[in-house]
Amino acid sequence: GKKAFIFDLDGVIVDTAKYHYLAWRELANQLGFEFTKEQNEQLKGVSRVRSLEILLGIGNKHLDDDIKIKLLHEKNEQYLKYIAKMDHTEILPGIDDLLNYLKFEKIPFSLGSASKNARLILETLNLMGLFDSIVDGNDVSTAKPDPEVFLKAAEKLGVQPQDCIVVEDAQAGIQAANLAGMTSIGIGDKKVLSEADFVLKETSELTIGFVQNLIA
Ligand code: B16
Ligand code: MG
Repeated sequence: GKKAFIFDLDGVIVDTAKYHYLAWRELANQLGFEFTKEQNEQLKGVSRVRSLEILLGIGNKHLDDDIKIKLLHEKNEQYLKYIAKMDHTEILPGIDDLLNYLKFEKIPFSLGSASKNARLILETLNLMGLFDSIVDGNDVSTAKPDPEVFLKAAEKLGVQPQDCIVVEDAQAGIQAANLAGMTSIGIGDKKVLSEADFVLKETSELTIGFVQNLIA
Protein backbone atom coordinates (compact mmCIF):
# COMPACT_ATOMS: atom_id res chain seq x y z
CA GLY A 1 0.00 0.00 0.00
CA LYS A 2 0.80 3.70 0.02
CA LYS A 3 3.55 4.50 2.53
CA ALA A 4 3.27 7.28 5.11
CA PHE A 5 5.44 8.79 7.84
CA ILE A 6 4.55 9.67 11.42
CA PHE A 7 6.92 11.98 13.27
CA ASP A 8 7.29 12.46 16.99
CA LEU A 9 7.81 16.15 17.87
CA ASP A 10 10.13 16.58 20.83
CA GLY A 11 13.54 15.08 20.01
CA VAL A 12 12.74 14.43 16.34
CA ILE A 13 11.43 17.66 14.78
CA VAL A 14 12.82 20.03 17.40
CA ASP A 15 14.94 19.84 20.55
CA THR A 16 12.34 21.05 23.02
CA ALA A 17 13.67 18.50 25.55
CA LYS A 18 16.15 21.13 26.80
CA TYR A 19 13.30 23.53 27.62
CA HIS A 20 11.24 20.81 29.33
CA TYR A 21 14.37 20.04 31.36
CA LEU A 22 14.96 23.68 32.40
CA ALA A 23 11.33 24.09 33.47
CA TRP A 24 11.25 20.81 35.44
CA ARG A 25 14.62 21.63 37.08
CA GLU A 26 13.34 25.03 38.21
CA LEU A 27 10.35 23.29 39.77
CA ALA A 28 12.59 20.73 41.51
CA ASN A 29 14.86 23.45 42.87
CA GLN A 30 11.85 25.38 44.11
CA LEU A 31 10.76 22.22 45.98
CA GLY A 32 14.29 21.92 47.42
CA PHE A 33 15.98 19.17 45.41
CA GLU A 34 18.33 18.74 42.44
CA PHE A 35 17.28 17.34 39.07
CA THR A 36 20.07 16.25 36.70
CA LYS A 37 20.19 15.93 32.93
CA GLU A 38 20.64 12.17 33.30
CA GLN A 39 17.46 11.94 35.40
CA ASN A 40 15.68 13.99 32.74
CA GLU A 41 16.07 11.07 30.30
CA GLN A 42 13.24 9.37 32.22
CA LEU A 43 10.81 12.12 31.17
CA LYS A 44 11.34 11.80 27.40
CA GLY A 45 8.14 10.91 25.53
CA VAL A 46 6.26 10.69 28.84
CA SER A 47 3.06 12.71 29.45
CA ARG A 48 3.10 15.89 31.51
CA VAL A 49 1.22 14.34 34.46
CA ARG A 50 3.41 11.24 34.51
CA SER A 51 6.52 13.45 34.26
CA LEU A 52 5.54 15.24 37.49
CA GLU A 53 5.02 11.91 39.25
CA ILE A 54 8.49 10.75 38.20
CA LEU A 55 10.03 14.07 39.27
CA LEU A 56 8.35 13.99 42.69
CA GLY A 57 9.52 10.39 43.08
CA ILE A 58 13.12 11.52 42.46
CA GLY A 59 12.75 14.25 45.11
CA ASN A 60 10.85 11.88 47.42
CA LYS A 61 8.01 14.43 47.74
CA HIS A 62 4.45 13.47 48.57
CA LEU A 63 2.02 16.26 47.71
CA ASP A 64 -1.75 16.70 47.59
CA ASP A 65 -3.54 16.60 44.23
CA ASP A 66 -4.51 20.29 44.28
CA ILE A 67 -0.85 21.27 44.75
CA LYS A 68 0.19 18.91 41.95
CA ILE A 69 -2.30 20.58 39.59
CA LYS A 70 -0.86 23.98 40.53
CA LEU A 71 2.70 22.75 39.91
CA LEU A 72 1.75 21.28 36.51
CA HIS A 73 0.32 24.63 35.54
CA GLU A 74 3.42 26.52 36.74
CA LYS A 75 5.76 24.18 34.89
CA ASN A 76 3.83 24.59 31.67
CA GLU A 77 3.77 28.39 32.00
CA GLN A 78 7.54 28.37 32.41
CA TYR A 79 7.95 25.98 29.46
CA LEU A 80 5.77 28.22 27.28
CA LYS A 81 8.04 31.18 28.05
CA TYR A 82 10.98 29.24 26.57
CA ILE A 83 8.93 28.04 23.59
CA ALA A 84 7.88 31.60 22.75
CA LYS A 85 11.54 32.51 22.10
CA MET A 86 12.10 29.54 19.79
CA ASP A 87 12.47 29.98 16.03
CA HIS A 88 12.93 28.14 12.74
CA THR A 89 16.68 27.67 13.38
CA GLU A 90 15.90 25.19 16.17
CA ILE A 91 14.45 22.57 13.82
CA LEU A 92 16.77 19.55 14.11
CA PRO A 93 19.33 18.89 11.30
CA GLY A 94 17.95 17.32 8.12
CA ILE A 95 14.28 17.52 9.14
CA ASP A 96 13.35 20.52 7.01
CA ASP A 97 14.86 18.89 3.89
CA LEU A 98 13.18 15.58 4.60
CA LEU A 99 9.71 17.10 5.14
CA ASN A 100 10.03 19.08 1.91
CA TYR A 101 11.18 15.96 0.04
CA LEU A 102 8.17 13.95 1.31
CA LYS A 103 5.88 16.81 0.33
CA PHE A 104 7.41 16.92 -3.17
CA GLU A 105 7.03 13.14 -3.54
CA LYS A 106 3.44 13.32 -2.22
CA ILE A 107 4.24 10.89 0.59
CA PRO A 108 1.81 11.84 3.39
CA PHE A 109 3.02 12.52 6.92
CA SER A 110 1.49 13.20 10.32
CA LEU A 111 2.65 14.35 13.71
CA GLY A 112 2.28 11.82 16.54
CA SER A 113 3.25 13.58 19.77
CA ALA A 114 2.45 13.30 23.48
CA SER A 115 2.67 17.07 23.86
CA LYS A 116 -0.38 19.26 24.42
CA ASN A 117 1.69 22.17 23.11
CA ALA A 118 2.46 20.49 19.77
CA ARG A 119 0.25 22.71 17.59
CA LEU A 120 1.66 25.87 19.18
CA ILE A 121 5.23 24.65 18.60
CA LEU A 122 4.58 23.77 14.94
CA GLU A 123 3.03 27.23 14.44
CA THR A 124 6.07 28.88 16.03
CA LEU A 125 8.37 26.92 13.70
CA ASN A 126 6.24 27.68 10.63
CA LEU A 127 5.74 23.94 10.04
CA MET A 128 2.03 23.63 10.77
CA GLY A 129 0.86 23.80 7.14
CA LEU A 130 3.26 21.11 5.99
CA PHE A 131 1.68 18.24 7.96
CA ASP A 132 -1.19 16.26 6.44
CA SER A 133 -2.51 15.53 9.91
CA ILE A 134 -1.68 16.20 13.54
CA VAL A 135 -2.35 13.93 16.50
CA ASP A 136 -1.07 15.18 19.86
CA GLY A 137 -1.60 14.98 23.61
CA ASN A 138 -5.02 16.63 23.27
CA ASP A 139 -6.34 13.93 20.93
CA VAL A 140 -5.57 10.75 22.86
CA SER A 141 -6.74 9.18 26.11
CA THR A 142 -3.79 6.82 26.58
CA ALA A 143 -0.11 7.74 26.49
CA LYS A 144 2.80 6.03 24.69
CA PRO A 145 3.72 3.09 24.89
CA ASP A 146 0.02 2.64 24.08
CA PRO A 147 -0.26 2.72 20.25
CA GLU A 148 -3.38 4.99 20.24
CA VAL A 149 -1.55 8.15 19.09
CA PHE A 150 0.01 6.41 16.06
CA LEU A 151 -3.11 4.39 15.13
CA LYS A 152 -5.13 7.64 15.14
CA ALA A 153 -2.52 9.26 12.90
CA ALA A 154 -2.68 6.34 10.41
CA GLU A 155 -6.46 6.55 10.37
CA LYS A 156 -6.40 10.32 9.71
CA LEU A 157 -3.93 9.78 6.86
CA GLY A 158 -6.07 6.94 5.47
CA VAL A 159 -3.09 4.58 5.45
CA GLN A 160 -2.79 1.04 6.87
CA PRO A 161 -0.64 0.77 10.04
CA GLN A 162 1.76 -1.68 8.35
CA ASP A 163 2.51 1.00 5.73
CA CYS A 164 3.43 3.62 8.33
CA ILE A 165 6.98 4.50 9.32
CA VAL A 166 7.35 6.10 12.75
CA VAL A 167 10.31 8.30 13.72
CA GLU A 168 10.79 8.46 17.51
CA ASP A 169 13.47 9.39 20.08
CA ALA A 170 11.91 7.75 23.15
CA GLN A 171 11.74 4.10 24.17
CA ALA A 172 8.03 4.44 24.98
CA GLY A 173 7.46 5.82 21.47
CA ILE A 174 9.27 2.93 19.78
CA GLN A 175 7.21 0.48 21.82
CA ALA A 176 4.02 2.29 20.76
CA ALA A 177 5.03 2.12 17.07
CA ASN A 178 5.83 -1.58 17.33
CA LEU A 179 2.51 -2.30 19.09
CA ALA A 180 0.74 -0.44 16.28
CA GLY A 181 2.38 -2.81 13.78
CA MET A 182 4.36 -0.01 12.14
CA THR A 183 8.00 0.28 11.05
CA SER A 184 9.99 2.08 13.77
CA ILE A 185 13.03 4.32 13.38
CA GLY A 186 14.74 5.32 16.63
CA ILE A 187 16.80 8.52 16.87
CA GLY A 188 19.38 8.30 19.65
CA ASP A 189 21.19 5.68 21.70
CA LYS A 190 21.18 2.12 20.30
CA LYS A 191 20.99 0.65 23.83
CA VAL A 192 17.92 2.69 24.82
CA LEU A 193 16.17 2.18 21.46
CA SER A 194 17.11 -1.49 20.91
CA GLU A 195 13.50 -2.44 20.10
CA ALA A 196 13.42 -0.18 17.00
CA ASP A 197 13.61 -1.66 13.48
CA PHE A 198 16.31 0.93 12.67
CA VAL A 199 18.38 3.16 14.96
CA LEU A 200 20.10 6.35 13.81
CA LYS A 201 22.33 8.38 16.13
CA GLU A 202 20.90 11.75 15.10
CA THR A 203 18.35 13.30 12.76
CA SER A 204 21.10 14.30 10.27
CA GLU A 205 21.39 10.56 9.45
CA LEU A 206 17.74 10.51 8.43
CA THR A 207 18.69 11.47 4.87
CA ILE A 208 16.62 11.43 1.71
CA GLY A 209 18.78 8.50 0.54
CA PHE A 210 17.97 6.52 3.68
CA VAL A 211 14.25 7.17 3.19
CA GLN A 212 14.39 6.25 -0.52
CA ASN A 213 15.97 2.89 0.35
CA LEU A 214 13.39 2.28 3.06
CA ILE A 215 10.34 2.81 0.86
CA ALA A 216 11.81 1.29 -2.34
P1 B16 B 1 3.54 18.86 27.18
P2 B16 B 1 6.86 14.01 22.21
C1 B16 B 1 6.58 14.73 24.77
O1 B16 B 1 6.64 15.08 23.40
C2 B16 B 1 7.89 15.04 25.46
O2 B16 B 1 8.91 14.17 24.98
C3 B16 B 1 7.77 14.86 26.94
O3 B16 B 1 8.98 15.20 27.59
C4 B16 B 1 6.62 15.75 27.46
O4 B16 B 1 6.43 15.58 28.85
C5 B16 B 1 5.34 15.39 26.72
O5 B16 B 1 5.55 15.56 25.32
C6 B16 B 1 4.17 16.26 27.14
O6 B16 B 1 4.42 17.58 26.74
O7 B16 B 1 3.86 19.16 28.61
O8 B16 B 1 4.00 19.92 26.23
O9 B16 B 1 2.09 18.48 26.98
O10 B16 B 1 8.27 13.53 22.34
O11 B16 B 1 5.84 12.91 22.34
O12 B16 B 1 6.65 14.86 20.97
MG1 MG C 1 10.06 12.56 21.59
